[in-house]
Amino acid sequence: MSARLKSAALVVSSVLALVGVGAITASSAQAAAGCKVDYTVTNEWGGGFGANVTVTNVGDRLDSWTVGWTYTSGQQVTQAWNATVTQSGGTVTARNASYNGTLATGASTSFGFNGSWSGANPEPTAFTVNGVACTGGTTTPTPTPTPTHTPTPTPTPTSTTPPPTGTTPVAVNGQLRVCGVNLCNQYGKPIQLRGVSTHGLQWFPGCYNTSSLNTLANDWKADVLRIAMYVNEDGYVTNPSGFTSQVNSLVDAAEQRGMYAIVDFHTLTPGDPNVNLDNAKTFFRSVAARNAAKNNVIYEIANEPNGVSWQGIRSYASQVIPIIRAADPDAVILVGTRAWSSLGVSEGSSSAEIVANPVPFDNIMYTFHFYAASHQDNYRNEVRNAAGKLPLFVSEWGTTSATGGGTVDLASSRTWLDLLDSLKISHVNWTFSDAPESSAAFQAGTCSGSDYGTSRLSQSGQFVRSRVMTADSFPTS
Ligand code: IDC
Repeated sequence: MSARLKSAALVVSSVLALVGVGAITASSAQAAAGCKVDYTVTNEWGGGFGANVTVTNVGDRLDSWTVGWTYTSGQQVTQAWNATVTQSGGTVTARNASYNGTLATGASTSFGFNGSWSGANPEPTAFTVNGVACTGGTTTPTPTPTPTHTPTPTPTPTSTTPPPTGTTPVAVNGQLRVCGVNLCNQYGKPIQLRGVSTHGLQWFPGCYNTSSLNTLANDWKADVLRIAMYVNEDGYVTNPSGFTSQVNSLVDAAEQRGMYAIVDFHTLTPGDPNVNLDNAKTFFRSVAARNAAKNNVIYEIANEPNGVSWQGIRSYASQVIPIIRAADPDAVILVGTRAWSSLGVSEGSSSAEIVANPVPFDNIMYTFHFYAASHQDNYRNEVRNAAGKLPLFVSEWGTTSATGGGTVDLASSRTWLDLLDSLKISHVNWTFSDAPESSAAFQAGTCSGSDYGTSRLSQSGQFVRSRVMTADSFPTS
């Protein structure tokens, strides 16, 4: 069974009998408590599982929340995001993070976690929020005869149901492969994927939740989500198993929505990926084995090599690619190029050194990155030149300067995307986040709420969405 069907089948809503009034933090004697909790197992694998929990407040405004439930089959939460989760025996307590404690009437928020299980993994069906049993409706304090507010109808629960099978990018295109210089679908036809990158998972975990990812798939109609797992910069090296789990959960979240997922081993500093060769082998051995059966995964083995020769990058690639292929033989693999994936241009070289000495594996593509305000005609000329000789994939681009900030250069961004569209080169924008920098698609603070709609977009986000959401051309014959 595919995980997308599985997840839909495992959505459970806790709508229980009314259970009186608990110790909710009431701002007045008339405060009404009410909550609804949707607990979704998003994936299960041998001994482990991922889950998402969406809390909807149907009572009066909350300034903080604690969600409780009980496991009766020995499940154990191992790693959580967007909430602090503790467990004692079977009793689980999830407290809001610093940025998502406020829940207005009718508002929802989500958090996620990975856990371990053995034997059985039944979904809990009874939840409390701030000590009050969740009924899906509002409980008002007795003996207050008339509530001073108009009860808000229960909002439609956030849906994780994917679009119908057959219409999503992954459903149509299936397992991708490189044919000539193009990325081709299961019918052997060249396609272009357009999508976005996460920001660093270590800094913006709150931006990737049910609501934001539904918006990305259903409103932006993105084909691909790049999962940027920094290696240094407080990333992977600080918690290998935790970051690996976080990446796997996002692979699943993309799969459930019919999007491709790029697993980005986001090396940046130091620039020589060989420094992290052992980490790369460990990481990719694990993710490739775990995700081998999926057809939505693309591996990116080094984000932006810099200060290292093409020979050095080629040597690294030649050692990491066989590790991935041993576990997941048919996946497309992206190889970073010299000088921050500029095909060498930013260090005075060019794609000629790659053409002369390519990585000796098939089904690979070379990455090119650009930031529209910094990289202009000479970079575009190099892409035009290389596109006929090498399979290229733009796995990161920004509308701004290479710092990720500064002016949003829409004119250069348009010229770039028109070029890439004409060449059917896939592109992925930095970033789908609310980072306080102009390359981020959302205004700062967006990820503390649950609204990822167009009123929350930045100038860059408006432009990027408009270019990602246009109709795809995915030939099937
Ligand atoms: C930047 C982030 C910024 C963060 C910095 C850390 O936008 O918030 O402080 O990394 O070093 C890249 C890199 C990407 C950079 C981005 C913008 O792949 O990690 O993100 N950029 O500078 N290459 C060119 C630009």
